[in-house]
Amino acid sequence: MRSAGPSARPAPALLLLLAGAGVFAAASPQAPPLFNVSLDMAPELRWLPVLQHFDPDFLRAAMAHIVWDNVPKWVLELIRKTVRMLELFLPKPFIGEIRGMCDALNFQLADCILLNLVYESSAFCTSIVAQDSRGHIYHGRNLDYAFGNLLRNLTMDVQFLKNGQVVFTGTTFVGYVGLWTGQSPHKFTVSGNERDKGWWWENVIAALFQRHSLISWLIRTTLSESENFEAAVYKLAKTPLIADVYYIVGGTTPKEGVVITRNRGGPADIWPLDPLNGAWFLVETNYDHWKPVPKGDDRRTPAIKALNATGQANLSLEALFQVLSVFPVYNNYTIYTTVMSAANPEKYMTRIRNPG
Ligand SMILES: *[C@@H]1O[C@H](CO)[C@@H](O)[C@H](O)[C@H]1NC(C)=O
Ligand SMILES: *[C@@H]1O[C@H](CO)[C@@H](O)[C@H](O)[C@H]1NC(C)=O
Ligand SMILES: *[C@@H]1O[C@H](CO)[C@@H](O)[C@H](O)[C@H]1NC(C)=O
Ligand SMILES: *[C@@H]1O[C@H](CO)[C@@H](O)[C@H](O)[C@H]1NC(C)=O
Ligand SMILES: CC(=O)N[C@H]1CO[C@H](CO)[C@@H](O)[C@@H]1O
Repeated sequence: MRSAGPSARPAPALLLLLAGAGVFAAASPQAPPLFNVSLDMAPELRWLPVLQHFDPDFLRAAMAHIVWDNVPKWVLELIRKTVRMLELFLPKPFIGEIRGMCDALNFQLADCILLNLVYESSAFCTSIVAQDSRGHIYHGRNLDYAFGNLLRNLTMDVQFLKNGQVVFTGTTFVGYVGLWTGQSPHKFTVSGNERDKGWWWENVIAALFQRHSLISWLIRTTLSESENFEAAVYKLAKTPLIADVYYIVGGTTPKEGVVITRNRGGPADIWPLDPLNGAWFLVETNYDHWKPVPKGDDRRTPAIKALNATGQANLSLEALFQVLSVFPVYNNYTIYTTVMSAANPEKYMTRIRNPG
């Protein structure tokens, strides 16, 4: 887990502050809260009912810690200087949603935009897509990240509604309008894992000004717009991004499972399930699948061993959750685990891990 490091832990002063506020008084519940967000409401207004469930002081403390301790000063200043311009050309629903929440909380817009950028940088994850012996597709993911003590408390499942119907579901953090994990019911599921190439902020800022998409915004747009698995894979593979990433996609019928290795400009590699030739699962962590993993961070081999031990015939969402609970696939940085299957959308399940 390259997210580890001294700066990954909340400063003692903040811990005291939060403990004083009673935030850590109780253990986190296992299941995150579930909220509805209506896409029929104006972007500026649609998240406000969700915000009411959270303590503004806690959100302010989280923002201070996550953004100000993480973003290089020059980036902070650049975004603050160019915020009016960014506001004009960042895509519609997203910037409106960020502005609406930001105004409600009395935060600076530049800081809220940065909050939405900062998680793009270091999500260290394991995603698995697999097919059982009867041809059912399952998809699971662990999201590993620093700031667990804050983010566990900000994690939520969200159902996005149009005309009172759930059009897609996702898991995210309060204030963060993109999705790293989501499901379009009866169509497909998507998760994203970071693919690190270094020089992060320089590349991201340049790409942002070329109007490339945020990684998590493309997941949400795809969930919202793509009609089926194939269309989703095409969109996720081709749309220009601000950074490299792995997109893992599951469908509803046999063989619909793929890992897309993305460069900013387009696909570097497309790796499909091939169950007829024994490849009934794909495991993606944070390394190109055709290369060996570094010895210091091998979550791939333990996941493969656990899947082999499970056996294709015994695969289920519960079994996949167990695989995602094997050390070090599951580790101290794991914030949540989601298991899902687009053909059975009601089975979408997220659990907060390492609850305090
Ligand atoms: C969310 O919306 C769905 C569909 O309209 C409804 O059935 C459900 O009760 C709502 N859930 C919450 C938590 O408001
Ligand atoms: C998993 O099983 C496959 C097929 O039997 C085998 O080739 C592979 O070495 C196994 N991998 C691990 C890590 O056990
Ligand atoms: C699958 O489960 C059955 C019992 O339901 C068990 O007999 C079998 O050994 C399991 N297969 C594997 C590969 O573990
Ligand atoms: C995980 O956290 C526990 C409890 O804080 C600690 O004892 C353990 O050493 C940690 N494990 C790793 C691998 O860092
Ligand atoms: C802001 C927020 O949602 N805080 C919650 C963090 O978790 C504790 C324990 O579950 C809750 O009591 C707080 O409301």
